[in-house]
Amino acid sequence: QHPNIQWFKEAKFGMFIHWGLYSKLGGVWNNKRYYGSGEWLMNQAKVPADIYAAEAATFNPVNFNADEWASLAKEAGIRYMVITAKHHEGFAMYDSKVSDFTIVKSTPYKKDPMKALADATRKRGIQFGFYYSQFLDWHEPNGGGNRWDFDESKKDYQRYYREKSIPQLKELLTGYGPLGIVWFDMPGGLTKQQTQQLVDSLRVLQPASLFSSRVGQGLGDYRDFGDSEVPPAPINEVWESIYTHNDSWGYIEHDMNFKSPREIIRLLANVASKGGNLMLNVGPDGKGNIPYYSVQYLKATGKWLQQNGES
Ligand code: JFZ
Repeated sequence: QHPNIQWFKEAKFGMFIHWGLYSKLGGVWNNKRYYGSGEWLMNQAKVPADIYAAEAATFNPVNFNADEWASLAKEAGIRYMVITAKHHEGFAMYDSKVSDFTIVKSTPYKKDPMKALADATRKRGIQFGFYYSQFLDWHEPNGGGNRWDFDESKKDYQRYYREKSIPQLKELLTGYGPLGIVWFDMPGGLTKQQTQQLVDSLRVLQPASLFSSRVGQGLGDYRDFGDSEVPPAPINEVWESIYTHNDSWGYIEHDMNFKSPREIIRLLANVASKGGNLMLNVGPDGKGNIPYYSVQYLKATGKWLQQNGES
């Protein structure tokens, strides 16, 4: 077991945040509405990488306020936060030096929101972590997943890991202070031995940080269930369930199916009764606003937890 697993075992409630260029698009491409997961829009609409990348020029989340997000989490009784530093679209939501496709270099916003968020959460005693899509990257010819622009047979995954994925992970693990979690997702392109090497090379940078199970090959520090999945009975393992507040991880403007405070509390109770943590996702929009119902219902959840002595 990881030496720093204790906080996670006791955490019960985490906040997942999917935020990227897809948040600005809101599930709409060429006036057509897409459903499901907003962060998959580029793939669903098979948007060419260069056309998609041009969207960055109008991504300007001027309403983003790290202290507001962190204090909302605090008020909701949340103990850890994991945010997408780079999702499958390939866009870095932080100041990356190894790519030009970043919020600092290719948007009018020009700032690094992850710096502010790392500070705001830590100030409130909330563990902070990054989600990073280590294999799927639809922006890169050698990244996993984009076959509508790039020929699969010409892809060099090793090169993608060497030139972007690993260098970016190293930036995230060295530039933002002590992390609670590195949340990998959708492994691919590596053997078990290569995955072990990846893990070893990152461990030294953040020995206290937990790594999620989706690093692949059974090498994570705790178990993640599939999306919206809870085990039927208690299990003797450290684990987490992930749910999203409505039906999409990334912001979709026409998805209003938000779980009520009552549903969230029941979900929390179900997961906690079986010994796990619930990491509940919110999808802020392209301006940097957390959806109204997420804010209201999270606050109500926190109030209930407090009144019932659970936080
Ligand atoms: C992945 C992503 O593709 C998705 O966009 C989102 O970020 C989600 C949290 O993670 O999707 C998955 C990955 C793994 C499973 C299901 C959805 N799974 O193991 O059941």
